[in-house]
Amino acid sequence: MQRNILLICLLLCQLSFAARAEDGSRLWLRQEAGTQTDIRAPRHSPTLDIAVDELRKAWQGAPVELVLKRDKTLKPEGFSITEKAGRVVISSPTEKGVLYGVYRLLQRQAERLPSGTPVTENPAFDLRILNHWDNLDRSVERGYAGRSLWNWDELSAPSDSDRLRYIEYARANASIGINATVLNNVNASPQILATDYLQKVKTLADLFRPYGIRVYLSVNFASPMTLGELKTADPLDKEVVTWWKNKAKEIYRLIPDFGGFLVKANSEGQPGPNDFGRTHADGANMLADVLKPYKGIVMWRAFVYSPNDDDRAKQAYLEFVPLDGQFRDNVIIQIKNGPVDFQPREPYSPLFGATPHTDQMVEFQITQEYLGFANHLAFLAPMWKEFLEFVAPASMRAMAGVANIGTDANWCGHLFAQANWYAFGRLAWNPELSSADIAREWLTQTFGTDEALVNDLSRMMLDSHEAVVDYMMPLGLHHIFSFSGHYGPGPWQTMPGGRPDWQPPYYHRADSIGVGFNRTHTGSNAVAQYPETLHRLYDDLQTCPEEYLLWFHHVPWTHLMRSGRTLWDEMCYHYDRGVQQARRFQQVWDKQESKVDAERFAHVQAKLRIQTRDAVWWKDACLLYFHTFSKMPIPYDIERPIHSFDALKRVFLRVGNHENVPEEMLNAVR
Ligand code: GCW
Repeated sequence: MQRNILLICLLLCQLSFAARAEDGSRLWLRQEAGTQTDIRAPRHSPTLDIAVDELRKAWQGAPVELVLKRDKTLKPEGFSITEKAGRVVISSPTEKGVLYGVYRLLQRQAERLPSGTPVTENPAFDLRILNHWDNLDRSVERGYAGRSLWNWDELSAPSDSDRLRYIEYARANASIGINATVLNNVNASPQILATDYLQKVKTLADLFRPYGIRVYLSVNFASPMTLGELKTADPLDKEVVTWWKNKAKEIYRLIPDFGGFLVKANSEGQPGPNDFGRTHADGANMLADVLKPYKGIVMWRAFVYSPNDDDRAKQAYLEFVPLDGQFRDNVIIQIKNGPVDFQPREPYSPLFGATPHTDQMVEFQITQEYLGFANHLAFLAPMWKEFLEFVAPASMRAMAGVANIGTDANWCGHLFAQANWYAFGRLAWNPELSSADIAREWLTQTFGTDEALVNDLSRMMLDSHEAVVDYMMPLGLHHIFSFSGHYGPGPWQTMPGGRPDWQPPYYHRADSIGVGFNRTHTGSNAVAQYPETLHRLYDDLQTCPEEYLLWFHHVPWTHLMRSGRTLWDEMCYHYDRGVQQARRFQQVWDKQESKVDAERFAHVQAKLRIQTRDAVWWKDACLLYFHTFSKMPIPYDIERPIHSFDALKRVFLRVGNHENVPEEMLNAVR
C-alpha cells in the first residue's frame, strides 16, 4: 500500500512536470495547482487518500469535508455536494461515491461553475464498463492508438513507469465514473485463464481497486479443452462444469471482487455452446451458475450471425428472442447499438426491448473502427444519444464501450478521440446529459474556458459525426468499406467465393434502378422486428426517415426526396456537404492557433488535413462508383471529382501511411 501511495505522489509530481510537454497525455485532467486549503476525511483508506490527494493538488476553493453517510436519496455510488458554514461537504454512502463527488467538484471548478450550487447525483447504471479488445501479444484489435496498455510480459513485476500508466488509466476512468473494465479481447485467448496470467490480472485489479474499478475478463468458451485437457467444452458436461468451478475458485482467491466474464460465442469463428448442440442460454447459464456464489456476472454477447442467406441485420434477434426467459438473473445480454456492426449510422437494434425477461446492456464502440480510425475527428456523443432516443436507459442494466485507448502518449491517437472516452463515461453515468453539455465539459477541461474557443470547437464537435456519415455513408448506406481494414471506400469490392455478407454489394445492392437494401415486407422484412409504430414507419418509403432510407429500402435513383431533389442528387449533395464540413473544421481549428499550445495545435491540424483528404476520397469514390449505375450527372454546382474512378480502385488506402497510393494521387489531394 505504501508503495502505491509513493507511486501516486510520483504520479502527481510527474503530472505537474508534464505541464511543459503538451503531448495530450494529461487528458482532461489538467487542473492548475490547488491552494492547500483544509481538507478533511473521516479516515484513511486507499480510496479516500486518493480523494484527498486530488483535492490537495487542484482544489482552489473553500475548505472541504468528505463525509461517509447513508442517505435515502443516494445510491451506493451517488454523492451530494453542498456548502455549509463556509465548507464544501461531499457526502456519499461509499468511499467510491465520495471519490466521484471529488472529481465532479474539480470538473465544476474547471468549468468555473459556482461552487455554492448544491449537486446531487446518482449513476444511471450500476455497471459502466470499458471493453478492451487487447490481445496478450499487446496488439489491439481495431486499436489505433499504439499497443495495448497491458504489458503482460512484465505484469508480475511492473516497472514504475508502467505502474504509473496503469494508475493514470484508473484515475481517468474514475474521474468520469467508469467503474469496470474487461482487460482482454472478446476474441479471447484461452491463455488469459492460465494461472500465470491470472496473477498478472491480479496486479492490475489491485492497482485499479482504490479507484473503484473492478476487473472482468473475456473468456474463450473452449478453454476447458484448449487450456485444460478435457475432450469437450459442452456446458452440460459435469467435468466441464467442474473445470469452470475450479477456475472461478482460483480467480476469486486472487481477486475477491472479480466482476465476471464477457463471452463472444459462436460468432465469427469463436467456439460456443452451439458446437455441442447447446443453446446460448445453456452456455451462459453454466458460467453464470459457476460465478453466482461470488456474485459474479456473465455478459453474453448477442453479436452472432452466420453466412446463411437470411439478412444479417435480423440474425441476433432471431437467435435470442426465442431464448427469452431462459437466462439466469446474473446473465446480461450485451447488444451492439445497431443490428449490423457499429456502422457510421445504424437504426437501433430491434433486439432491445424484445427480451422482457432477460437483462440487456448496450455495447457502444468508442474506438473508431468504422469512423476513420484515429485520423478523423468524429465526436460520438450525438450518435449514442440518437440510440438513446429509441432505447430508454431504464430498460438496460449497463453500458459497455469498446475502448480506444493504447500506449500512444495522448492515449487515443487523436486528441479529440479523448472526448469519446470522456463522453462514454459521462453518458454511462448520466444518459440525460446533452452532447453539447459533454462537449463543453471536455473542452473547458482540455483547452480552458475561452468562450469563443469553446463555442467554435463545440459546434465543430457536434457537427462532426454527421459530417463523417455524409462523406462516407449518407442516407442509410452501410458497410461499403474497402477490405483494407474498414478505413477507405470500397463499395465495388467483391471477393469471389467469399461470404456474401462480408462484401459491400451485399449491403448497398446498387443496380440500374436504384440503391439500398430492401428490408421491408417485400424484402427481408427486418422491419417487422421493430415495435408496431416504427415497423410501419420504416416499412413505408414515404414515411421512412431519410437518414435510414437505404438501410430499409431499395430506392429508385429518380425517387423524389423531401428536398424535392432526386435520390441521386440528394446523395451527391450529402457527400459534398461532408467534404465541405471537413474543410470547415480545418478553418475552425486554424482559427484557434493563438489560443492553443503549438504541440496540440499542430497535432490536430495534421489530423484534420488527413480527414479532408479522405473525405474527398470517399466522395469521389462513392459518387463515381454509384454513377456507373445511376448514369445521372453529378449536380453541376458541387465540387467536381479530382480523381478518376480507375485510379481510386487501385488505391489501397491505409492509415497513417499511403501504401500503394500512386504518387500522382497523393499530390492531387495534398
Ligand atoms: O466489428 C467487428 C470487428 C471485429 C470484432 C467483431 C466483434 C472483436 O470487425 O474485429 O471482433 O466486430 O464485435 O466481435
